[in-house]
Amino acid sequence: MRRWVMHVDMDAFYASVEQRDNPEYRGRPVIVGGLSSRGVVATASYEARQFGIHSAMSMVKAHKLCPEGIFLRPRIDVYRDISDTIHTIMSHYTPYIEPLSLDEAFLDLTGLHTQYKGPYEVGRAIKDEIFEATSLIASVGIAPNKYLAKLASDLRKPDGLMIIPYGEEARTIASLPVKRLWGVGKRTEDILKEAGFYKIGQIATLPDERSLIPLLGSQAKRIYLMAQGIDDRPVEYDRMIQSIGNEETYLDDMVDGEKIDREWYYYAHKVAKRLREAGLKGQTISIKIRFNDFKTLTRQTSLQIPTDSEETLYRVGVMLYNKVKITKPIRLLGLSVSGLISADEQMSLFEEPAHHEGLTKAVDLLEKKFGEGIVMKGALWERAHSKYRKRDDEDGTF
Ligand code: DCP
Ligand code: MG
Repeated sequence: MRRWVMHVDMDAFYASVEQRDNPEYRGRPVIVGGLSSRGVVATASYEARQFGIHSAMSMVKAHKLCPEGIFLRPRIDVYRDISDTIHTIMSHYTPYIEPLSLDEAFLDLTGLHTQYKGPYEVGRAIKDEIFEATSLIASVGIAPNKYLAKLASDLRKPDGLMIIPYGEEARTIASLPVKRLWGVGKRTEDILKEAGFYKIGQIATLPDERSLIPLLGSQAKRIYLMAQGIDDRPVEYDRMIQSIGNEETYLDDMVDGEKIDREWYYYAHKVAKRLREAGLKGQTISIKIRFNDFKTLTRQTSLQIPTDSEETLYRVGVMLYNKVKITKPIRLLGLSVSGLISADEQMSLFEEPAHHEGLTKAVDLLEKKFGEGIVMKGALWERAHSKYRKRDDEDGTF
């Protein structure tokens, strides 16, 4: 299976947030950074960049270049909240995320795009969803590896969405200056130029890395491969957040009965859909119950075969629930799945009867097209129209 890596990077992040929250700053040069005489620029809006202002420049210099600029102190808490929102959006697509900073992350899309027309469509969907949720623009690069994905997100900035397809790696980067190679700083750039290497393609077409060794030492091989668009570094996702789940706190506490049964069906539907969107199946199913006195308990069980089926999640969720003695009204319910593996990996390891698969796929597609809730099976429809709505502020995932 072909590896696809995506790099997401917000455009002029801090400055864009300030322009979003203060419409009078839109279209104007905004510089965010330390406001003292020794302060430096954290970032500048694209309008301010036209004056030559960039990150890490002294504020004094930025003032000189653009006296009419709007100079602002960063509001890190606000940026952090937005960063969390973006991370949550990405995590609905895949758990394989390596965050690099507040506004930047790598995602491993391998296998995921089977749900979409291709990896480009996954990028489009994530970019659109980020804009819908935050009114901010992300640039997205998709490529066979991390180096090219990051490069691709940068090459079309701002508002970029670029894919470097398989087979196009070396050709895409051949005419770029050598400083565009990952890890080539000013000093290495000078060394390469002095030896006559200006463009990446000049390095890529060498017969091997031997002539680079006197110039680059132990880095020669890595840079030679990079020049051909080769980079094997894995996306280093957090192995701890390997679960997908949903939970809700209810407006009115619930007592045992039919409504609770419907809730399990609802969670099973939600979680199964997220699993399928991420191209994952999970082996361990957990439920969480919080009573109105805040006593909380969890129950879990492992299946023999990993699943992404809502029917299975529903049946196991109810089975776990039925083993709990319910003595008090319920404040919160949740269901999650861990022990995740990619659905393709699962196919080669186990064989699962494909009950309902056609139906759930059709529902996913319709919901993608017309929005969640357009297609509901009986139990879900009733839930959506019942008075048991969640308390929005406490909605979350676990
Ligand atoms: N940042 C900072 N100091 C730096 C570089 C960046 O405080 N030397 C902060 C401000 C940026 C944010 O991190 O808004 C993200 O950094 P990026 O390098 O992604 O830069 P931007 O998002 O601002 O611009 P771009 O559109 O080039 O990504
Ligand atoms: Mg950025």
